[in-house]
Amino acid sequence: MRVDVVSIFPSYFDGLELSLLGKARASGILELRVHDLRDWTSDRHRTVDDTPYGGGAGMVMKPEPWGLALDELTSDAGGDAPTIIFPSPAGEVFRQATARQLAVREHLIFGCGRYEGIDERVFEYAATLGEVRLMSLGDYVLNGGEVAAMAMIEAVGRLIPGVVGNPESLVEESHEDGLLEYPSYTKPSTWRERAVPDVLLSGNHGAIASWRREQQIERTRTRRPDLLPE
Ligand code: 6GU
Repeated sequence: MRVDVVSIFPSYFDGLELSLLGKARASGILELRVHDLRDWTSDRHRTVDDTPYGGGAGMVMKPEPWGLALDELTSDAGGDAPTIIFPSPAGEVFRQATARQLAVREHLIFGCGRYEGIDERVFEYAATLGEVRLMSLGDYVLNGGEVAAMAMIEAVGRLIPGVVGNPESLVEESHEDGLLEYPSYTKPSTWRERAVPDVLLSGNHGAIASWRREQQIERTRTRRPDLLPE
């Protein structure tokens, strides 16, 4: 998979090297390229924003640098059209199911906006170059798309076959089956007067599996009832 990121703060993404994505990149499964939007400006001040038509607070990202960036990053016509993701608190919510959809794409482009947003015509133009998706991490506001893009890239990258060592560890985690994960314990069997649940020491694999399932359902009911069917 190829992932291009366009941002005015490309150094934000240095941290992705440290996550498990470093392995994916080293092995060639994931090619991550981070670009500075200002490389597609041509004025002396490398301007990427301007005042909003109609007035209002804040600045809007100009369309021209975005157009040139998208042209260049989508120009190698081979393969499927890219999926162009604009992190935005006004987008659809990014879920594990979204990560699974994106993990099978050949080419993702993340366009990270700052200021009050990106000129709306950029999204229309991007739709002529690929599949456009505005994606939100959740119902709160960040200063820009960078942190959200990092979260999305990590969620997608770890689902690419071969990135996480043990495929079972993917199946058993929170959200993969629509439920939260069951609680985990390790040695010692008693710690600060707290004992590990007996069933986990019983060696009875059927009983352990049922207990874990019950725990998943109970946790989901108390912590995330919105995930359960009506
Ligand atoms: Cl994707 N962007 C910004 N700026 N804020 C957010 C977000 C994205 N998701 C949640 N809050």
